[in-house]
Amino acid sequence: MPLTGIYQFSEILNFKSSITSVLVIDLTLIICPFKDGGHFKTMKKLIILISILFSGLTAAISNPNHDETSKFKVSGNCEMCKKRIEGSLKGFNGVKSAVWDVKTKQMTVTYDVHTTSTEAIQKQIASVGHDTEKVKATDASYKNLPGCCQYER
Ligand SMILES: [Cu+2]
Repeated sequence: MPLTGIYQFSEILNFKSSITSVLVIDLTLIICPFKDGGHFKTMKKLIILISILFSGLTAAISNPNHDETSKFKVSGNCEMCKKRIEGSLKGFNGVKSAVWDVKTKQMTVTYDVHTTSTEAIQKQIASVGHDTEKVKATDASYKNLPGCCQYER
């Protein structure tokens, strides 16, 4: 999943910047006692300030999302079902990724908890005819499915 990849990458970035911040602060602490003068003290403060700002910034970049990954069962039979189930969440507000496993019937959804919920997501999936753990599809939408997709209820 590309999104978790980006998240992990930014986490690594953040971790690295924390290390550089600490290193820069340590370096200035070592240099400053030898170089007496206000000029260096100001620079030291500036460098510390910049490194704090920098680590804060990367923290903000790495943690702007409130993404959560939820797994639940969704009834279905085949690749067509997979397309329909995953397709129902394409462009659905707050959903970052949606993958349904044909064999295990397991749905894995990553979504923004501030924008949507697993209930809303399951309602959406049920609206195209597929029962989920929490939400049952209407009989009408179930009967609308092609014959091969009418899973056992
Ligand atoms: Cu199907």
